[in-house]
Amino acid sequence: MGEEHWCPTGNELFQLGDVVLIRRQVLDVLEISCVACGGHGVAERSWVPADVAPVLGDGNVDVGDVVRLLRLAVGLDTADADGLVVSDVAPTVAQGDLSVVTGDGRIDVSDVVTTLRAAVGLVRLAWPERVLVLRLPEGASAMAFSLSARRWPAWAKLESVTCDACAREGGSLDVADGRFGITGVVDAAPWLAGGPVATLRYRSPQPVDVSTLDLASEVIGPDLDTLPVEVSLDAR
Ligand SMILES: [Ca+2]
Ligand SMILES: [Ca+2]
Repeated sequence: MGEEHWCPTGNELFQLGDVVLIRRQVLDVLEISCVACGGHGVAERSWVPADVAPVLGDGNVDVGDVVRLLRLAVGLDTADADGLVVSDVAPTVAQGDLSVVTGDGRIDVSDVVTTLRAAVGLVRLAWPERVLVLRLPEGASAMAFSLSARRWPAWAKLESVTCDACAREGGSLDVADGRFGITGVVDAAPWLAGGPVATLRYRSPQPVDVSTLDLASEVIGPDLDTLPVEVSLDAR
């Protein structure tokens, strides 16, 4: 067991969540370190839908992606398994101003047409929105909680956390390379826990497997003591 590394980003507010992090540093369970800030210089795949050119993508969908999609559709080019996931953008379902990618396991002319429409700005492609719910055990008298995932997959883009049980501005989401941390300060503390406290939303081509996330959590009681309970994370 080594110290956990933490990359501070800040939100220009001093909240109880900051106190929780300071306390964890005092107890030597947390170390502020650039290790957690990511940026190791390794080229990673872009997981933007239809961004297949160059091979790992460049974050944009343009005519180069249309050409490569066409070559994939007719068998002139091949892609690895991840490339096929990014290529399979049709069919889509309209949600507001987004065209949500559902895919059908095949790369054909409909994927090329959808990519062309995205390249000229006629549609905005997005992966389906997925939801995870944070729960605290029944009966825990909680004041604050934190949850971190040390192996969040690159293909799942975290969007927001809504902490329904938190005091105003009491929830925060910090996302870094391959990990995230959630800190929440519950309303009307100490708050008798039981059931969902927060909702995490992300977009991805497939649901994440929670058992692979390498989760760590801490629940703080009324005396700023660590309670022997854990935050759970479940698909809704
Ligand atoms: Ca591209
Ligand atoms: Ca398709």
